[in-house]
Amino acid sequence: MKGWNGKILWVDLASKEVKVQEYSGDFAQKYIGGRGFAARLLWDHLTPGVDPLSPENILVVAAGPLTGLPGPSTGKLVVAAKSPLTHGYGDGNIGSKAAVYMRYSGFDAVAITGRSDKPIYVHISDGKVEFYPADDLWGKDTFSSERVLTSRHGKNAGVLLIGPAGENLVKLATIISQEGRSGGRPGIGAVMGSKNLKALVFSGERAPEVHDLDEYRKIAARAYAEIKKKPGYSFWMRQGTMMTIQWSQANSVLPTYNFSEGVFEDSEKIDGNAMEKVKVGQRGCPNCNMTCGNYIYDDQGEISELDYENVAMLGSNIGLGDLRKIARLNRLADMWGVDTIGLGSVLGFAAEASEKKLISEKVEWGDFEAFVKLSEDIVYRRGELGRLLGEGVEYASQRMGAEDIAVHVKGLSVSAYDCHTAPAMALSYGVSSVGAHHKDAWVISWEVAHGRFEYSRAKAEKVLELQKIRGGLFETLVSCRLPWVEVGLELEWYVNLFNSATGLKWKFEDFMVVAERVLNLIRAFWVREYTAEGRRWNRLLDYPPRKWFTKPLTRGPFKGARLDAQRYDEMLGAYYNLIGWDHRGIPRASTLEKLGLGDVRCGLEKFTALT
Ligand code: PTT
Ligand code: SF4
Repeated sequence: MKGWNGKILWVDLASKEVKVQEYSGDFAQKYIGGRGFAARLLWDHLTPGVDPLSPENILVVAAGPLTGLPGPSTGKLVVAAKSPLTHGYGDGNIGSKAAVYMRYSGFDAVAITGRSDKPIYVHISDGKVEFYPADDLWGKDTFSSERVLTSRHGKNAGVLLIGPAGENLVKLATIISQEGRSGGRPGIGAVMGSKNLKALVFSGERAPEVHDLDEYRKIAARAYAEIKKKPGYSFWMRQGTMMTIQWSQANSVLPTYNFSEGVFEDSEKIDGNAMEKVKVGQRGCPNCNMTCGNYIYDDQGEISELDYENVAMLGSNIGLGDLRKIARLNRLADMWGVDTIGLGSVLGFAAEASEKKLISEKVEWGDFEAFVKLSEDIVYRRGELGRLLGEGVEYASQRMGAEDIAVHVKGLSVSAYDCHTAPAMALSYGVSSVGAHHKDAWVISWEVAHGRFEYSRAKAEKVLELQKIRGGLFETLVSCRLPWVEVGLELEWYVNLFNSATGLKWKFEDFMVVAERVLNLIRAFWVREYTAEGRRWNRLLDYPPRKWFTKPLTRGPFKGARLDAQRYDEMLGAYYNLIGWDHRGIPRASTLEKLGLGDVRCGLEKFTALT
């Protein structure tokens, strides 16, 4: 089996026992890696209905056959667990040296179980596992902690770690790496914190064996060159994802005032052009020639790495039109290890709740000092409001009777695209594998060009097509999708890289079958967990936030626009038919059988009748 190490490392933090699971070529080809491995491990080994913050939850860190190989943007990995925020499947994608060194240490995935009685960190190096006390790091921010770990284990080590948010079990906590890479929006950082695990450190020197290294290198070199030749490359290198602020404003989808509007009066102060004027450098993930991490100085003269989602959610969404102040909030979020999208969402929610007098605290739009203070309260669980918001916007809104203004799907805050005018993007959020995340199907640019406001089967088809490529192919390989999304590197390159690494002769369609299998497995996991916890699965869970149906836009070119519930529901039904789910949004028995998931069918039938 070339391309894969063929080994998954199991680490029990309670007993400090470690075990190596060797897996077969059949498993590798059925799930490829990354999200595919994570979903399968969670389905097989997690006790249904467990509390996500209990020792029984499993934290999976998984790479794929392209991860760490010297090809375009392959320095990525997936972190996954049962989510404490949504109680369903949760994952995130991080670009980090840890991705490369996990593969070099001989493993394709690491699964962490149990809870250490004291704070620790784990060093995995060339097949060896060492446990170290982390009392000196506990309570410290991610930047200073990572520097300590790098000084101890050398520059050739990759670190994944949590900050105070994860330690304090804040449900918006993520896992951080390299002072500005973050992943695991559905509270995966809190899962790490619940295990008393401050960090995972990877080092190693053994590159995974590849079928034809010369051929692989030749294809990779041509792919790198191809990326640089693409017409969008030079602009991308100037602005990266920050260029999306201009696009979103021009198309009235920039989240503004807690997703009440799609345009922001101060957008020019915070967009890619504004960033370019004050940019001091850029950096990125390993093996990437698109280095999209543009950084600027924040209002205290410290470096902050900006991305579209961060700036939109901590800027227009909370009425803040000052880039250096946004950069401050962003830097703090990275140091604390808290999701900028989730944070911007709960801050915006609090401002709207305050405006509507649903809470007694005064939180005004654009009030930077108040937002910093409230963010600190969230991360350190101080005060009633801070504690409530740290549980996520769904929980907080239910406790306050403010569900109408909570912008989430299944508990995960919506990422930075307003959907009053974009039903397909709303569908993409509705049926995403982890709750409202654009990562599975960023259909909005296609939708804007192909008739926004329309509801159609073609749109449902497009959502599914993108889910299979983005949430399937890229999350299993595991490789960054941005060369394809942003500069148009053709998908065929990834197929060729995979074939030269593994010696297989796959076609693009073969990846789509795996993608469909993984999407269905993840949906089965959600249904199993919800049912095991005594909740009933139903199609309303696949609805976007209520606000987009009930509160029309009040400004901009599409003033008065809102989503139509009946037509959304019809499009949702079309999506279910396409993917083979029943009227509740549960995979049909025949769908699971067709995808080689007969055992999952039997497992799921213990919880609910399948049609
Ligand atoms: C991702 C989500 C995103 S998506 C952004 S900005 W984006 C936010 N980034 C955060 C951050 O930064 N700090 C922080 N404290 N919280 C943050 N929350 C938000 O998290 C990221 C890039 C980006 S930048 C995107 S789109 C692409 N995402 C990819 C993906 O999901 N899969 C894949 N195969 N390739 C991808 N390439 C791009 O990676 P989550 P990163 Mg992130 C600082 O993980 O949980 O999915 O949330 O990984 O290494 O930071 O790169 O405009
Ligand atoms: Fe990382 Fe950006 Fe490169 Fe993707 S494009 S690998 S997110 S630096």
